[in-house]
Amino acid sequence: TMASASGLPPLEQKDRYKVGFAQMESNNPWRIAETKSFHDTADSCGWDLIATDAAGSAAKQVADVDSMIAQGIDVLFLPPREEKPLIPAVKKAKAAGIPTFLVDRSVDPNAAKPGEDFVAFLGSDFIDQGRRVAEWTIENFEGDKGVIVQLEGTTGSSPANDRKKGFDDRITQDSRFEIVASQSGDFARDLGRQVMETLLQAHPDVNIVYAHNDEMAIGAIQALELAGRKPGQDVLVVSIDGTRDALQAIIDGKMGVTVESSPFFGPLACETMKRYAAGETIEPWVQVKDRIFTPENAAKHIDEAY
Ligand code: GYE
Repeated sequence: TMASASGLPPLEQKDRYKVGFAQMESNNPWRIAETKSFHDTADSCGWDLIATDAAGSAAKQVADVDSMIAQGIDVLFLPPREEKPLIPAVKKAKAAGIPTFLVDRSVDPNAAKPGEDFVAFLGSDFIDQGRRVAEWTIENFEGDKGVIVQLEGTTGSSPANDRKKGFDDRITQDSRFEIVASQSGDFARDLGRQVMETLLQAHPDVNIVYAHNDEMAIGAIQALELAGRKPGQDVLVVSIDGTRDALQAIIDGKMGVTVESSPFFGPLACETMKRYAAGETIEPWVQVKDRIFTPENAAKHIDEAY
């Protein structure tokens, strides 16, 4: 095989590919839906799929990529759990001649680049997601003074960094709002609940919770209810993803909004890989367009949710 002009490893056009999908964890509906989307796509895309689960450990995710390289995969799809620890894995795959597509999360742009170290990033605009949650909150919060607790995603992950930036930049332009606490709940329901319990004691006057994903929002709702608060009435809960539980919470009046972040990457991964194999130059960021779920449309979308 020839090296392509970009220095990226080329990909042959053939009927079947040995494909690696190195999932980071499977402790929430979003991750499970994403892994299922890769399995559901495998047959029609000609993939012999090797899917691993790093169980929430970046070190294990690096080891999983190593073992896929050793097994001779043709192409790698990788959602890097955090921005920095997976960079050596991305570079190792390239050195082994394996084109890599980052899916749903990215790496530190100063350390590894699309079109150079990996082919492209497939995913959402997380800054824009955070900004849209802030916009909706500014338009829909009815009180005089918004006291905000923020539950951040996994520390050092691209969606946590960017969803914080997009939200903070927009909400601080309106003097009605103040962020009194911002702490990681690791994108997990149970940790979201625990962190919310603690923050509620330090900030009993909180009336807005912004969670970086729906799982933590649901955990926060549980903590609020346990403390005798009324989510949806005395506390506005806003978040990102579009899971079934979040849409149900919106329908039940306990949550205000969730900006979509789709986990259904299988078809997009297939299409992008085939374009690459056909010799197309892939844009550095294959962007996913997200919808927004509110009390006006949640019931319409719940049947397609995961
Ligand atoms: O929002 C979250 C998941 O990386 C976009 O990771 C993804 C995020 C998603 O654990 O629920």
